[in-house]
Amino acid sequence: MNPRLVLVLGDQLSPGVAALKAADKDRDVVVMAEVADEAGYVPHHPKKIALVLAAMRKHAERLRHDGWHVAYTRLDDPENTGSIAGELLRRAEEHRAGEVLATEPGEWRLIQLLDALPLTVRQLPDDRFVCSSAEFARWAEGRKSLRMEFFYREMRRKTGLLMEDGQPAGGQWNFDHENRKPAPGEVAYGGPMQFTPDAVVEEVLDLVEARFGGNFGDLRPFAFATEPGQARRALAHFVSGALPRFGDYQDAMLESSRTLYHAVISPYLNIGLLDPLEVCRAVEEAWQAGDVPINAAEGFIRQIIGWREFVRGIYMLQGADYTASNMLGHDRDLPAFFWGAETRMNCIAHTVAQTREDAYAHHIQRLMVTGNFALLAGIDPARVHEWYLAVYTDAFEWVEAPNTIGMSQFADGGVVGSKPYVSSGNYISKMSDYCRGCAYKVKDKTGPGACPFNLLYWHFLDRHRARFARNPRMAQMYRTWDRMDDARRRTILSEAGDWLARLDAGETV
Ligand code: FAD
Ligand code: DLZ
Ligand code: SF4
Repeated sequence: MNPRLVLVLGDQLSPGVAALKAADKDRDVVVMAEVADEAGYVPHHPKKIALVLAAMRKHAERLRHDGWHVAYTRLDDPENTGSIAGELLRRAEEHRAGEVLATEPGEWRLIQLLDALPLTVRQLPDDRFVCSSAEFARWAEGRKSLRMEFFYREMRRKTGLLMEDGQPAGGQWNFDHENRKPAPGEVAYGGPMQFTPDAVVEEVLDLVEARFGGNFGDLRPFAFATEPGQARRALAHFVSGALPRFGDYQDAMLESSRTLYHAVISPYLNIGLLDPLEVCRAVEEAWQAGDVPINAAEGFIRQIIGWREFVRGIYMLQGADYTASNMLGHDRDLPAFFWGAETRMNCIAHTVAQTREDAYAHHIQRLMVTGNFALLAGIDPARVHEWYLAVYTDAFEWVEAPNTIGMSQFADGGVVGSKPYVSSGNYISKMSDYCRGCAYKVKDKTGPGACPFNLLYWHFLDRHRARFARNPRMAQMYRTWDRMDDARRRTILSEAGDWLARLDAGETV
């Protein structure tokens, strides 16, 4: 019998991924390939490329050790065709294979590419999620709007996580009212576990430096986990050191602590070094042992079996055109300061600098600093999407696009969220210490030093009045706007327009 090819992509590094489960060790050939197309569909942060390639190399070695025949192509292999399709065709000829077993990729681009191959390709559902795409579609069917909270309750029931006799532990599904405290004075946690690069990682770092050193982002120091054992240690370190305070300070931002009490495990979850249920069980156990309060355990588990599963369901349900959504008709270019050019806005400068150095920013930095700015300023959501897909180590389209196009830019017209996440500088001032070191004054609503978020906030509401004024969750904002006297409203809009004109002219703003 001819062998079949078993495709394992760079974010499918789980030992029991669907294609491997369906394959036969004695007959089939695992295909893994480092290819220019995957490294180049957006200008990925060098840390992201290094993480994926180093973890792929180590995974291939584990598979070989387990008895699999692995045909592995390195990026600098002279026979490398440069694409997943090219590598599958080359390996098919080499091994006289006519059939490919694949785990469905997390990006429509690759799903379609596999469908178009002149080989028989079986794309098997990726069962590393609590909710399959088919189950999500059944849940979504007939609902007027899809809301994460109701989906999340189903996932709690399904997994039994934090459930007691069929009821939510602690008597409530959601403890968010206890979370969202402003930035603490200091952070009693040293941050995520760091790993010294071993020989495999060092070799990859040299390769990435040579090939992608010009991309936005610092390659070194590189301290990510690149194998499951390390990722599990990173998880245990977070659970014991940070999880108890995770809920309280989930939305806070501090110049002196980039990660506060966040886990920084999304890269590991998304490439398959950690399993989502394994993570949630570890959190539940810490709560059962009395080490972690319910608001932290529930808040964390909600991010994983709620948000993470929900956005994946939305991405698969919405189809390949989702990333082109632009319901608000925004068309401004992405400002150069997203790629590190100078800006006077301290919150943006800090978040972008951290992104450049760490390939990480936490949720509120992504949503309420860079995302909020892009939305208020009317930046083309496709450009915003490309940026987020490029700059974070955890960025894979199934999770990045619904967060960016949907939650952050409202470009899907309200599929992910019921209202746009917009705020004036006041929110950033309350939740962070960024405003203290800023050239703008957050208290100034107009005038030469006025915080641009203050001006652009009203500009956004005013220009999208027809769409949002009747949204009950936004009515209060419009009432406040309408109560201002005419002259003040005109001043705000004209100063916002001037500020945007300076931005468009390439001035340092
Ligand atoms: P923690 O705050 O410690 O949360 C724990 C885990 O919950 C995360 O590791 C993650 O797996 C999950 N999680 C939390 N929020 C979300 C969410 N909204 N969607 C999906 N999972 C979530 N997350 C990605 O994994 N990849 C992305 O490319 C990505 N792009 C984003 C783009 C924008 C504009 C926004 C607003 C959010 C994005 N997120 C993305 C969600 C979230 O910001 C990250 O998951 C989180 O910051 C990862 O850091 P952490 O592990 O420290 O998370
Ligand atoms: C992100 C990435 C990069 C940088 N390089 C590779 C690669 O060389 N080979 C590979 O199989 N996968 C890579 N990936 C991950 C894929 O882009 C990812 O599987 C798809 O975007 C689907 O989520
Ligand atoms: Fe950001 Fe405005 Fe605060 Fe400056 S004053 S840090 S621009 S919110």
